[in-house]
Amino acid sequence: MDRYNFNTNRRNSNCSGPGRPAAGMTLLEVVVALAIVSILAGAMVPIIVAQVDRENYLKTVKELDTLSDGLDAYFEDHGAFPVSLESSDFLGRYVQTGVDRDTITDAWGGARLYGYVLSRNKDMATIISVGPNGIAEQGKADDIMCKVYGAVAGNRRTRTQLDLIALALEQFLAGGKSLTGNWLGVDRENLGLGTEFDRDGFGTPFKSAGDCISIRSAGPDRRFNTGDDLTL
Ligand SMILES: [Ca+2]
Ligand SMILES: [Ca+2]
Repeated sequence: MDRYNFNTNRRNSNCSGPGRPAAGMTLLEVVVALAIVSILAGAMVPIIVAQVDRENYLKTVKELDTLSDGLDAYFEDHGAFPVSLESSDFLGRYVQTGVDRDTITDAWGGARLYGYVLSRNKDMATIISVGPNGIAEQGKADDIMCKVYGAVAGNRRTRTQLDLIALALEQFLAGGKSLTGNWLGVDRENLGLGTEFDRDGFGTPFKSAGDCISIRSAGPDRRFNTGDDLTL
């Protein structure tokens, strides 16, 4: 068989030593070697892809978590979610914009924003990544999704407000005074509280009862006299 010697400058020498294979490779050996390299290269592709997928997945979960915290904080302050992730009173205030706004863009969707959907009553926000296949599938298939519930932040804020109202009311009543039942008109002012106490954590005005120590929040459903009301 013809020998295929790549090392043409190599002189016969004792370097190979007795009994060792001669320098150079046969054509068959080259073909086999190339086949092995090809197989190994092919095997590396899924490993690299899996590594990229894992990094994107971890990045996405972390960003959705950060956005979730930001949306929760926004709801606590405003009694509602922002209309979009790009809203000027949300992006840059409750979440950092990041380089090229990467905090609100999907790792698998190029420059595409994360999906952002508000429920019909606007009390639940859903943030969605297109996932590894890069296709938006409304939260299904491989999409990665995170839901944020406004009732959590709204109730938290309302409870804090009611605690502070209780302190003010205690002093007010100790002075022998009584409420009029008109919270937005005079009761809140008479208690020495600012306008941030006009409305509860869901944006509904508190209701005070005349000459009775009752302050009521309509709760998450924004309707009074239902099971989710919060009272003092
Ligand atoms: Ca998808
Ligand atoms: Ca209610």
